[in-house]
Amino acid sequence: MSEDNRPTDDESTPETGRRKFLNSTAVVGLAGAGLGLLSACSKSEPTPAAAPQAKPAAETNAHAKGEVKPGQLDDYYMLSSGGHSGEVRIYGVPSGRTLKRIPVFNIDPMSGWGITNESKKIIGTRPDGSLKYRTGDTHHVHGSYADGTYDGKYFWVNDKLNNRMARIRGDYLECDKIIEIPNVQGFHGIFPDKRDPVDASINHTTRVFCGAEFHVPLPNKTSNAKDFATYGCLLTCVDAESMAVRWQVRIDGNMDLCATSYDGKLAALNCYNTENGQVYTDMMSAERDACVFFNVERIEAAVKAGKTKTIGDSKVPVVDGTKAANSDPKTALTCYVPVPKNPHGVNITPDGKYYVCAGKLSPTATVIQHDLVLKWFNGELKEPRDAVVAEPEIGLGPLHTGFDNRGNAYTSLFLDSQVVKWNIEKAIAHFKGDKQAQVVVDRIDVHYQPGHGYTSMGETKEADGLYFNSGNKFSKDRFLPVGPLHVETEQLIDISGDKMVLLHDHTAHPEPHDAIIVRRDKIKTKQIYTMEDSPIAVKAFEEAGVERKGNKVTVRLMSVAPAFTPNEFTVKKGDEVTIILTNHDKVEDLHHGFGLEGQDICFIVGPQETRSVTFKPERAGVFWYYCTHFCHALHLEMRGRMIVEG
Ligand code: CUK
Ligand code: CUA
Ligand code: CA
Repeated sequence: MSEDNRPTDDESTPETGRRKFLNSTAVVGLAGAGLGLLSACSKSEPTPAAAPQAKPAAETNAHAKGEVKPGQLDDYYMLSSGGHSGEVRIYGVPSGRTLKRIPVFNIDPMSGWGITNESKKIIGTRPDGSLKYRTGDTHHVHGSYADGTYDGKYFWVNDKLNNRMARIRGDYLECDKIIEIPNVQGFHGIFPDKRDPVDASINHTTRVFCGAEFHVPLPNKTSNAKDFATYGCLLTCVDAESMAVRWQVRIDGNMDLCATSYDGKLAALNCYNTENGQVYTDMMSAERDACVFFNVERIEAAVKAGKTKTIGDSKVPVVDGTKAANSDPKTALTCYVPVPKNPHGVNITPDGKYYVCAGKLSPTATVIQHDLVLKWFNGELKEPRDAVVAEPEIGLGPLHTGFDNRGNAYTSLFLDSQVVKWNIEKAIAHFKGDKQAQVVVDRIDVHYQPGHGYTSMGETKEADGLYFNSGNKFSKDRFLPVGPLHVETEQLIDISGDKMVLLHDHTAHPEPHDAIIVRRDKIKTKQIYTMEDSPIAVKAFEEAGVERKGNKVTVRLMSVAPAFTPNEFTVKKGDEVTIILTNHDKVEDLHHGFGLEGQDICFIVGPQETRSVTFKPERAGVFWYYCTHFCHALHLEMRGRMIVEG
């Protein structure tokens, strides 16, 4: 064990670590079972922010073949969306072990997400206190950047279902903010910017861009329902810190996925519905769609100059990014680069030079050169299409592309059930006329129908070219059947050599879309909460107890293993009861749970954390509350009674 109590790879054996851990719990256990509850738990000081021993995977590369032995730690965190489960998951790479499920747009009785007052406030409530939303559909998780790589501060995830964006703070890996995006539906792609286009001193994320797939009437009124001319899509820019919506851009067509440039100047979104169609046959009628580039600096200037409108009740300033209004490159806010019909993902290479837009319906990938798009905005390039420098044929159903640090792209082929490795410079040479150039380097079968694929650190300038994870949509025969609904397959591929090598399969609960693979030293988590962070913390025994104001009752509880204080309280049927629970234990990982019989209340409190719930008991009688989270040899005995008078 290291000083901060975390195992490290350098530790002798898992056995030694285990004995030490058991010893420290036993000490707390004995002391806790005695009388001096508070003094016992304050013996062990809270551990400070504990970074896993920061050794970049590329240096140690202990797990190059995907094997993580018992007691060893993974090299990367993989933060993955959970689709219509509404959550974000964290897996270890290369092991594929599930490390955490972060509730975001869903309800989670384990942690109490959607049950505690604190989480309800983040999710949003109706006037009667009930949750405004209980569902969500997450697709894309991306992290905040500094100097072109992850800084571990924030992660964002979209909700396609209720058009919200959530932020996860990197220190606790918990959701801390959720906002609604006005005027859009089908909110899909997101990407944070990597630096400021104007202020060179800002070399970190300050904005997040959000695309929207579905055309809606603007404003969204029933009277507009049949008037397709009123329908439209918007790109939205959200402030990374305040999470306020800064501005929106009205566009032609729709917005699917998003990539941002390393110089902060451009956001790119692929558009599969330039036809503005309402049904899929219309959406596929045009031979070409577009990859749309947004000139962030010019948009910010237009917003500042007040060249904006508002839509309906929304106060968000909206600028005009339609083609007709942006025909002069020198003032244009947007640039529509034609690409083959109905493209999907867009990704930028780690050197910042090229965007790759996958063909989906076309067996191609389109390579667009970043500085040529900038040239178009300066009036130095004739046609937007001239920014396309390659369009190799790579296979059927290309969806998403990851990159290594050696100039290769790895694109998922949904229809071929393959991942294809291809070389970008060779593709450019081929496009220029060198028919000898070997564009495709390798292909590997995956199982089956891959959606997103992404490489280790591949969305940063620190792409290390070690791993590619294929997120497959169908698992068919790869796992024991568990009924009609199959588990999903995630397949880890070693991309460090010329040939791709399949390392292993791991399962994922339906249904992940995109993920990022973040080197472990980039994320520095705290292990203990800070009691002072909660304004309602029950800080001492004297503060514990029941306070009544009319029919509003506040019950202040403390937990110290293996007891709640008080272990009995009385309220009346119909009271509005608020329970505040502060966990005074300071030992890492020593969570307590609070389950209250028959009241639909369940949540946990971490070391030094405070959470609260509000409810109205509807029946008189005696109701036990008990610890739901195994904490101590006397965990089962950790309980108390709520007496409800009729
Ligand atoms: S989308 Cu799911 S495979 Cu929502 Cu990123 Cu492409
Ligand atoms: Cu406290 Cu289990
Ligand atoms: Ca189309």
